[in-house]
Amino acid sequence: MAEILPTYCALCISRCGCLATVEDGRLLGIAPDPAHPTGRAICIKARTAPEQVNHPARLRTPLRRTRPKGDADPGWQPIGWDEALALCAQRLRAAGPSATAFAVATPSGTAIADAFGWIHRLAHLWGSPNLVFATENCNWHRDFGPALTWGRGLGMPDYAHTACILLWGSNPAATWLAHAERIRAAQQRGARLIVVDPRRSGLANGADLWLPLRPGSDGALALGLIHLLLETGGADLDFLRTYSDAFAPAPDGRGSVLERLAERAAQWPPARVAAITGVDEATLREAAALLGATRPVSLYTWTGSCQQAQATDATRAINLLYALTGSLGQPGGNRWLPGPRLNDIAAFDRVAPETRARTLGLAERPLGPPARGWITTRDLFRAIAREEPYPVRALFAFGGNFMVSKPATRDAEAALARLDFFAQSELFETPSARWADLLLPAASCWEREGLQAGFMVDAAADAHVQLRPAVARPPGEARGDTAIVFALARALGLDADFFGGDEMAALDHQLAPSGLDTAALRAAPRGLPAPHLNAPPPMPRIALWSEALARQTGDGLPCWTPPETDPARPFTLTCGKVVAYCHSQFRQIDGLRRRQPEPLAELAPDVAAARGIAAGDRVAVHTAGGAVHYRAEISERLAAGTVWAHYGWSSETAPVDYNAAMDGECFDRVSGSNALRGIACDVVRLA
Ligand SMILES: Nc1nc2c(c(=O)[nH]1)N[C@H]1C(S)=C(S)[C@@H](COP(=O)(O)OP(=O)(O)OC[C@H]3O[C@@H](n4cnc5c(=O)[nH]c(N)nc54)[C@H](O)[C@@H]3O)O[C@H]1N2
Ligand SMILES: Nc1nc2c(c(=O)[nH]1)N[C@H]1C(S)=C(S)[C@@H](COP(=O)(O)OP(=O)(O)OC[C@H]3O[C@@H](n4cnc5c(=O)[nH]c(N)nc54)[C@H](O)[C@@H]3O)O[C@H]1N2
Ligand code: SF4
Ligand SMILES: [Mo]
Repeated sequence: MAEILPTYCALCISRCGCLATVEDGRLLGIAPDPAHPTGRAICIKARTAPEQVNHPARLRTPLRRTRPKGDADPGWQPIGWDEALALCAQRLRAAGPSATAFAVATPSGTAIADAFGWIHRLAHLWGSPNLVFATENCNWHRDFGPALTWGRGLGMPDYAHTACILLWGSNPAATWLAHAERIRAAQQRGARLIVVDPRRSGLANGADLWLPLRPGSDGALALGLIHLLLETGGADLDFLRTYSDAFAPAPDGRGSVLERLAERAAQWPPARVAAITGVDEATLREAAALLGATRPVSLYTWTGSCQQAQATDATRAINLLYALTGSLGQPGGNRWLPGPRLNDIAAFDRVAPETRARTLGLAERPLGPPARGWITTRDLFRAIAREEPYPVRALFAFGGNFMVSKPATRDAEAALARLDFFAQSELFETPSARWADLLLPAASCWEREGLQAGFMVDAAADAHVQLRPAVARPPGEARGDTAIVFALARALGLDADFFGGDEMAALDHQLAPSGLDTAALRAAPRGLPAPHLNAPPPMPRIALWSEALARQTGDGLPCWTPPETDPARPFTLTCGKVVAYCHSQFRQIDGLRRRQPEPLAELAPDVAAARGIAAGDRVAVHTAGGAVHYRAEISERLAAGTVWAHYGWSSETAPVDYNAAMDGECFDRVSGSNALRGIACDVVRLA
């Protein structure tokens, strides 16, 4: 008899509520659960869940390497869990905590969110200063970057009451279904939508205004819009007087902060902005008029404006533009949802200051991710290969495929070959996993329990707590990552801090302040609203002038420097996500591969015409860092001069990896975010 089990899809940030059809422990299918706060729709990734669960290439048992690193065949030898865990403990002890780094997959594009806090707790209590994470290219500029301006993250648009939505470098129709659904509902209610994106797709098709900017020029565009808003009287001066430093004297003593901002922005008159961004003057003025007259405004930005060499300045400029609308923290503007009250489990506060002082990159980027122990592969590989600034000898990774998801860095292979010990929990053997000494089979999100406290997209969704049941049996001996963390903690002598190995006791501790526990959640598989939420945060003070940035960079206001032009690479390359895949994942899932069989580069018509390329041609996209091969598509929906290409592909026989052509030394000086968008390129037709 088939059973229908309420659950949610944990494969990406959307965490869509869904219904699993299960028979005899076998997962037969996934369907939307409209009764769930994020259950209106599911995407094709969730629909292929049975194929993910049953895939023959899934790891089924711990595997130990028997051949030298760098050999095509690692000579994997199956071993038991006890032996694997004992080996981990022995090798991590040999390296010592400060020479051990941890790594974690992105919680926004994998299900590792289940274990994210516990992985941090393990790293912190073991005493490691370093955790590799995608944050600098992912959520940093959304969750932490805005703190430079208003002390906390971007918050969530109050879509139920907003009059105008500014969607800047984010494409939720492909990347966050539940979010796209809230925006569509706001539009149906009459809210206006402005989209800033070099590519017109998803919600941009139904937007009131599309600003097709040249990739990487976001800082110039935002400064230009600040100028227009100030010049046309569209800024909310009363709001700024109450909540910001606008009318305070500028710290360097020349006029008020607002006067200095106006002076800075005046360097960006519409004609100059149009020339640099490719957005024509009329559209710029129309955008400023909409932002000036249609209040309250809400803002969402994500990776489009962040994966750039000047990401911090772009983020600051966009945030200041938003502050001028007077909508921050107001009904219909961006607000900070309180979320369920929980006990902290990640234990950031238990990292000793001398441990944190050793975090790689902290000295160079004290305002960036290293302040929380999050490091880049570039810094990790330097530490392993060249012992700069000190040697790292062991790496323990929970998923993550940094060899494909991060840009090329010169020390990568030397570092991975040199590590004394590299262990990784994974679903599949990936180009990163191939360098491991030990591979641990992870149960997928469909095969393990997981807790989601808050579903983000509005107040009701964010108060919702759900304990996801396992809806399929894990393959072989695969285990959930949380179980692996707890077992490793025991092997490292940290059992007392891990609830004696009792995962349910641990979850009950985490949940206790919310008024919920695992028993209540198991009895209500669709989830429950948390009885106790955090206190709503007070309205923050807005710093148009950032003292922290002034101290680090010498400039308290955002600036933007046009990149040097290169006649050999006249076009601009950028990238983005497609519905079928998350980053480097799912290429082995036939149901998804059929939808997106090969890497594509979309060319703006002027690019194709200039290089004599027709739709369907094989092309090479050349950057200063290398060449990537694609099938060409020609798209009217791209900003002129733009190439929009897929990433996350890898192959041993063909150059298909976008990030292999990126320069890992080119990154934002404050956050470390890599320049992956707005890259000078040329395109040639392959025979
Ligand atoms: N050019 C370019 N590069 C990008 C981006 C871009 O837009 N353009 N986007 C960036 C962004 S936003 C991010 S977040 C990063 C992502 O970078 P990564 O976090 O490295 O993401 P993936 O490449 O998807 O690799 C995730 C790996 O984790 C494994 N995995 C999935 N679920 C689980 C699980 O539950 N447990 C375990 N143990 N393993 C699991 C998968 O099998 C996969 O191999 O990529 C970045 N790279
Ligand atoms: N299907 C799917 N969903 C995902 C993921 C996935 O890999 N696949 N990953 C998850 C993760 S980890 C993340 S971080 C989120 C990211 O979610 P998003 O930020 O929405 O993802 P992207 O598609 O990478 O980028 C957003 C938009 O930026 C545009 N863009 C490209 N270059 C520029 C530029 O220079 N300026 C501006 N303004 N826009 C530009 C792209 O055309 C794209 O429409 O998605 C999450 N959801
Ligand atoms: S958008 Fe797709 S992959 Fe993401 S949670 Fe929803 S169904 Fe799962
Ligand atoms: Mo991400």
